[in-house]
Order: sequence, then structure tokens, then C-alpha cells
Amino acid sequence: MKSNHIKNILKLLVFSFTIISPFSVFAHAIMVKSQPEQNAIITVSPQKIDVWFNDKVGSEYKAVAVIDSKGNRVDNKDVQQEMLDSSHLYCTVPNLPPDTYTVRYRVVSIDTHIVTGKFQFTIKP
Ligand SMILES: [Cu+2]
Repeated sequence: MKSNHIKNILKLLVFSFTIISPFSVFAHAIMVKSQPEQNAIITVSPQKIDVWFNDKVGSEYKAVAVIDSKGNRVDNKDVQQEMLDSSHLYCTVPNLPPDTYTVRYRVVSIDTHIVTGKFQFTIKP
């Protein structure tokens, strides 16, 4: 009875350490800012799309793609990483007509996990 109780406490401890482990939480890249911002409604086409993460990300496997409402990829496929701030990725776009666009990104966190995500912005006439 008593040893069972201790086992349960140990299990709980192991479980909480897994949850708060810095390797599973703090090293995982999260997008913190973008330009255009998420769900922004703008009237002029941006010239580039900027994405910032909470931490630096790897230079391999990075991807930023802009997709129009018909599913066509419209960016210039020229994703770059800022040299002095590796948490910042960007790509350029041609002059975009009014539409709702989805930006998809993929990066490798410093904990080696691949992080993908997306957000939208709208250009109104
Ligand atoms: Cu991670």
C-alpha cells in the first residue's frame, strides 16, 4: 500500500518534469510576429512577407510560401534568413491583386523539431 503510494508520487513527478522540460518547451520555435500581420486587411500589395520567431531557427529546411485563394503559389520562391537575426525569415512577392492569401512557413527549431504553421491576410480593392 505504502510503496504504491510512493510509486504514484514518482509517476506524477516524472510526468511534471516531462511537461516543464526546457527541451520540449523553450527551444521550440513559435512565430511571434509577421508583416503583414495575421488576419490583416490591407489595400496595397506588400513587397515582401516577413515572419519572426521567438528564437533563432535553423537555416536548413526553411520555407515560406504564399498561396492565393485558388491554391496557387504566388511568392517568388526566394526565402531568405536575416544574417544578423536568424529568427527572421522573409520572401518577396510580385504585385498581388486583391484576394485572401495564406502564408505557410516551415522552420527547424534549435531543439531540431520541425515547426510548421500558417496565417492569412487579405488585400481589399
Ligand atoms: Cu521542439
